[in-house]
Amino acid sequence: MIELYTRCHLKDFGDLNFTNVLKDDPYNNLVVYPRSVGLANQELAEVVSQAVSGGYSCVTMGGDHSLAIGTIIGHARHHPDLCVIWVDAHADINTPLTTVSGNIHGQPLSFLVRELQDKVPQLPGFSWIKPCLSSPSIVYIGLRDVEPPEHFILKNYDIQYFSMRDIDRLGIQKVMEQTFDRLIGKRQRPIHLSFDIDAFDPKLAPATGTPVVGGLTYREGVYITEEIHNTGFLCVALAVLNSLCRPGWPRTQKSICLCLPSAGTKGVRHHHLAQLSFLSGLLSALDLVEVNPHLATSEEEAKATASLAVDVIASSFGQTRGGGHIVYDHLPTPS
Ligand code: B3U
Ligand code: MN
Ligand code: MN
Repeated sequence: MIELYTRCHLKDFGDLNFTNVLKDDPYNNLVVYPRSVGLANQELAEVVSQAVSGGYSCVTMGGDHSLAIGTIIGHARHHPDLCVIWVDAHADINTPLTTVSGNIHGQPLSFLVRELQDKVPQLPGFSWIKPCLSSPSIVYIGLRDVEPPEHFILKNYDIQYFSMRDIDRLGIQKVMEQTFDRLIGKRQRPIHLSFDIDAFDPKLAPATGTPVVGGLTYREGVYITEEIHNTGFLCVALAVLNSLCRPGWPRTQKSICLCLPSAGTKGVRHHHLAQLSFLSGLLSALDLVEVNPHLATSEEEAKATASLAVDVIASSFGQTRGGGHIVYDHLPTPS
């Protein structure tokens, strides 16, 4: 379906299998599965970095949002100037010292943001991690469940965010304009989109671990990805016209690697890597996370959540509601 609607060629990389570290005691009696999550992300970073350095873009499907540690580090190895658009009900920026749940999926950004590192202890299994993001390079969209220490971080570390209240106030179009002004207004940079399906309203995406009422509508969610896709056109057009692009960026040939989760597992597991070649611009990597069909209470719920995830990916790579993504160049004439 994604191939059909985006004219992308999808190549399957096969499954990624991770080993759960057997004796994996919580850090501080609280933060769970640090070694398993650390090792899985180390392996994931390697694969993502290979895909991206081959001139490709990378889609990772999960699974627990802690996978963004690996995807962003892997992506940044080849594109150190990347920026991040984090679409989520949650800020996922607790540190191991502020977390209440102990879940690493509530903390991934804390390991990545350089400015925060004097506040972040090293977890077992995390020694390979090098923070690769500056705080002004992140924009959040869709927040509505932010804990006090996370709010402190957003306010004091110059991180831009658009909560659901901001979307109500400004409208999604202004939100996207301001997002791009902030991230790519002065210079074009590769975009890493980390899209948590729980950003959507739970009525639309029920099959997820931590649903929060009052989320994005279908139209708001798809508008976000359509706009991110559209950033590419100017970039690619300029590159073709002027041959101004630096080697490797922007590119016309990219690939997508897809990882599907084994839902309901502790820590991180991803299956199924795939590669995709296509024409696009600034979107250089996409995580589509927290889709968990095992948490659906009916088959309809599982299908609705999965098909929403497909629409998010397809519209990120060119499927449009206005049509025109499929070539149709003549009308049948009556004989
Ligand atoms: N902020 C809470 C809740 C949460 C974050 N991300 C998810 N849930 N999915 C935490 O666990 O840190
Ligand atoms: Mn998340
Ligand atoms: Mn979330």
